[in-house]
Amino acid sequence: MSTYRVALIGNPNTGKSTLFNALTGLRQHTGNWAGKTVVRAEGEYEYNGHTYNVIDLPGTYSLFSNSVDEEVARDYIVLDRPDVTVIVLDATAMERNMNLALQVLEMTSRAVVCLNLIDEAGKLGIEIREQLLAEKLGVPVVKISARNKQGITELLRQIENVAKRRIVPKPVQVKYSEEIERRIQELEPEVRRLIGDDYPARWIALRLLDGDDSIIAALERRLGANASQTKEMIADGLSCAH
Ligand SMILES: Nc1nc2c(ncn2[C@@H]2O[C@H](COP(=O)(O)OP(=O)(O)O)[C@@H](O)[C@H]2O)c(=O)[nH]1
Ligand SMILES: [Mg+2]
Repeated sequence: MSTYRVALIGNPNTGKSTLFNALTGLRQHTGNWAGKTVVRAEGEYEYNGHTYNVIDLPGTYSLFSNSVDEEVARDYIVLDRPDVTVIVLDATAMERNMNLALQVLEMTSRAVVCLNLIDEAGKLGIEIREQLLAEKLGVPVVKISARNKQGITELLRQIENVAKRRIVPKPVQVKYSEEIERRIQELEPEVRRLIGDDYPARWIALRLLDGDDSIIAALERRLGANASQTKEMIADGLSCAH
């Protein structure tokens, strides 16, 4: 029997907490993120003889570490590497929600996209072809109504598929300008060499090119010994960016 870690992420009001409750019922507890005043809701469920530990991440519109909520969510996905990240989208506002989904898919390939509020979408006459969307995004897509507990069985099945690596998603990657792609290509192997394959090298390279050293600070806290090397890496990344 294994324990898998599942993170729920999404914009505020997409029904993450409703889904979290539907999945974990009374098997949950809340605390705070270490050193932060942000509430950490954690719970678990059993499925096919395995335990799934679920974290309800703070709702965010993006993951650029502009706020404590964004930083908590980003660090969990990038540094704690959950087995599965469930991206919860509001099916009535796909366009607005897709921004965060694409950001998450740059950070992890172990993801399932969950289209919630499908009951509301139905009422509005919005029809979503989830199979087509799954092909375009490169990850499983499941339609649910968390409040009506619809689609949960299929969601559990897809979470299991990704957790057990029966499905290894190949998410679509945002393609940047030729110039940026060239710089990513230079930096990415260097990042990988320094911090290994456990972290999303392309995404970290992008953040470096963007001059975002908060991720480096977070990596340093996590890796300790490699701190001086990561410092060098910042220098490389920044000189590369300017
Ligand atoms: N109609 C409908 N409402 C939902 C569904 N899931 C959640 N909601 C409602 O959406 C609102 C926001 O839900 P919440 O779980 O707090 O969202 P969070 O901010 O992402 O945690 C609440 O009023 C929920 O009752 C759903 O599947 N259908
Ligand atoms: Mg919530």
